[in-house]
Amino acid sequence: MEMEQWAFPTRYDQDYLPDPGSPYWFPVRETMDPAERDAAVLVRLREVMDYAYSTSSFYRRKWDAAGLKPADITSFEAFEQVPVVTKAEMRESQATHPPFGDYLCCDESEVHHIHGTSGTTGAPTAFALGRRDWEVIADNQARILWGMGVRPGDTVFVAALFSLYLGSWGAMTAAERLRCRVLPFGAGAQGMTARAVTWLARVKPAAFYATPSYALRLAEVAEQEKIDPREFGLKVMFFSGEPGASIPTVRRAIEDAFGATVIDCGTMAEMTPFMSASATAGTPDGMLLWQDIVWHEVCDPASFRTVPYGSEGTPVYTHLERTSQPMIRLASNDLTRWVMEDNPCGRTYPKLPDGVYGRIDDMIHIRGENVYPTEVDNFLRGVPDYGGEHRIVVRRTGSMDEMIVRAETTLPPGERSGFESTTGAGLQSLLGVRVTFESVDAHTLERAEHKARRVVDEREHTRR
Ligand code: 8LH
Repeated sequence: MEMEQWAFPTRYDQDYLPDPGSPYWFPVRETMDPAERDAAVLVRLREVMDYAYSTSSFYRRKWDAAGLKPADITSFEAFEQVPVVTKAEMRESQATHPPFGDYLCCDESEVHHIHGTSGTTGAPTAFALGRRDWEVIADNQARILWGMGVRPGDTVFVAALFSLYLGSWGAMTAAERLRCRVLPFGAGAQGMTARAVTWLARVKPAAFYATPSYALRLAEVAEQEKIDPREFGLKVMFFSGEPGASIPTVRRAIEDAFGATVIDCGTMAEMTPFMSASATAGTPDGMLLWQDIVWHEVCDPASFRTVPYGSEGTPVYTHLERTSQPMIRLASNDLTRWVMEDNPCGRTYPKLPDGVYGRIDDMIHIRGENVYPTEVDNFLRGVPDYGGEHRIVVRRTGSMDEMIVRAETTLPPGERSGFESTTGAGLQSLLGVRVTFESVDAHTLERAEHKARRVVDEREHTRR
């Protein structure tokens, strides 16, 4: 079967736009028999591996050591034997081959953008994005925005950090390719959230991009400014960067505050086009895995073999089009569950029905139980009189680990005992561990301007 503009190296027709009435950008690719799509992807995986093997000492070394060659990849079972790439390996490669590492597969003169990790923990990693790659990224993400219901001429308000963070730039370039009007507002500077409220009320954009935490922050600031966020008239709000848009109560809070469709998307910055996992206007819940853009596997975190549909595992990602720093089986260290079912939008992609619910490293191991911070978030947002922010503190007292949940409440200090006892008991029965629950005044815990960090694990200091 012919697939639209399917080639490697990839170059999309820059003037292409779908039929205005079509819900799909590429109807064939998006709705084809998944087995036929997979067959095309398998050929592409070999091509990408061939390219990486011949242009990068990193991949050559890695695959030679594993005793495999790109030509061996004649089945997905064979592909699952390809060793995963870890962030530690990339850091190491960049330390020995600065600044981009020996997994840069194109000439340095081809690098068009440099982005990177924030480097708050450890050495930062640089992302080199090739000139053609940037164009292809724009095309792919324009296609995904189309699927979300964004259309040419719509104004897209980007309210995330414009710096090393790739999310904002990726959203911007996608909206430009879609022939939208972009308002690259940014976030993170002093007083900027109140200004965002003013601008949103004035410009009334159709679409909005940020982290979910920041959207909730914005709604609070709008309320303080006596502006109803529904007056912004937003049609679609798409989010990435952290769990939230797929956490039921968080999603509902955003939908209720803004009156817009909430769309979850996002993989990892290294994997840009990071929107390759994304919901659509017709399938707004969870995230579809757009397998012809990036090959997504959900794997057992120990063996890195794929788990059956219906099971939980860790996403492993492979670029199908990048030629600058193609990632081939990048281990995400995140957690999710995947399914294959009929999607209301008609796309034949697998789906993450609960989104990505967290990082393996962020899961709290306490007294033999595993606690996902997102479970606490989901629970608290459903509690009446919750003030909108909380912290989870884990500490060691004597030989026992202790978990303290400190949550804001809108209730006055004299009227909190019922709130404290029911919320504490509810958390305890949900999580299956003893919880010390404390309440604090609303608006006293710091809000995130980017990705929220709500867990304070004091045991890490004890261990050192
Ligand atoms: C998510 C989600 C999501 C990312 N649900 N967790 O925003 C996408 C790119 C630009 C990004 O955030 O990249 P970065 O900074 O490398 O962080 C990647 C991590 O962020 C990823 O491994 C996840 O843990 C998290 N994340 N989007 C849940 N929609």
